[in-house]
Amino acid sequence: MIDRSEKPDRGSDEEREGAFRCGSIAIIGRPNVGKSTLLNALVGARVSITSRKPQTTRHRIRGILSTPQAQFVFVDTPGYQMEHRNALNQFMNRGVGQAIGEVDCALLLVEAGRFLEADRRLLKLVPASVPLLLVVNKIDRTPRERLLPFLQETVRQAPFAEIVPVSAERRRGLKELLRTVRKYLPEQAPMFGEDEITDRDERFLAAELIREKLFRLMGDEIPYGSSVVIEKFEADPRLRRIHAAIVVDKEGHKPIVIGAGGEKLKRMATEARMDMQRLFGGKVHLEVWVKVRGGWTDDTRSLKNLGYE
Ligand SMILES: Nc1nc2c(ncn2[C@@H]2O[C@H](COP(=O)(O)OP(=O)(O)OP(=O)(O)O)[C@@H](O)[C@H]2O)c(=O)[nH]1
Ligand SMILES: [Mg+2]
Repeated sequence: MIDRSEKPDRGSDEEREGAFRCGSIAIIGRPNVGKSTLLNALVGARVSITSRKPQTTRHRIRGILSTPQAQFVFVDTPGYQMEHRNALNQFMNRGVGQAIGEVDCALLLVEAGRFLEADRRLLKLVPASVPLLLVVNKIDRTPRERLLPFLQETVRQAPFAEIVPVSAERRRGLKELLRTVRKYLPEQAPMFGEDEITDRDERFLAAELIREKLFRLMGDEIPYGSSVVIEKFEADPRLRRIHAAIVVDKEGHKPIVIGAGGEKLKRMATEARMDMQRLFGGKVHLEVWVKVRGGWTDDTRSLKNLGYE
């Protein structure tokens, strides 16, 4: 870790070590740098969906980590996009701006070995009053001898309060990251219960897990024009019964999502159900349909109906 800037005056570390801290931390970055993977690794559960494709995350999602010394409320955000292609993209970008307005510090996540114009532009979104920490992810992909010069070069790009290299996927550098972030949280009582790991309910998480399968198992076009709506969610102590609709924006996409003999849809539903059972800790009965709603990604009313507001 390289530390360049002055720290906020919060007393000596020894003096304050014992005080409980709690606060929220935005994770921002361009699409696909590993924000959601980092959130999940920090929280220790898959509360935010991930995939190899950019623009997987569409909503702000809080992931909570409670330790004896602190409660960290991380806010995962959609990957910030330079081009506003449609109303959905605009909704996603607004989510980033809103997240930054309400946190105690922000983590700008970049990929090791790459600091692009898109990363630089994100700096402008962060007000000077919010401490900005640079987190360099995917260090597992960069040889040591290239990492150090990259860190030295990148730290000059902005007055970062700190710089921490990590690998979210291999869970490297996470303890150091938490120790560093804790210094920027105010001394206050926890905001959430000790066992809470996210502010999102099971209904939302169920829809997201199905959407994740679209991102992971479909080609390049389908996921961007798809959304998932939970039409029924009944939970009794032993079984959750969930009915979900995958909404696509073109008639021609429906047979692709279903696949020959229904095989694609079946595979996605099975994988989503297994993830739900793991996350919710109980049995799930899941039924999934496919529906067409033309042009929903650029129609404000449809977006609202699909939960993007
Ligand atoms: N090698 C390597 N890959 C990683 C690491 N962290 C994340 N990835 C991969 O990077 C890809 C994107 O990860 P996500 O967590 O979905 O990225 P994101 O920034 O949330 O993406 P959006 O939500 O689309 O903005 C996935 O294929 C991850 O497995 C890492 O530390 N090392
Ligand atoms: Mg994401």
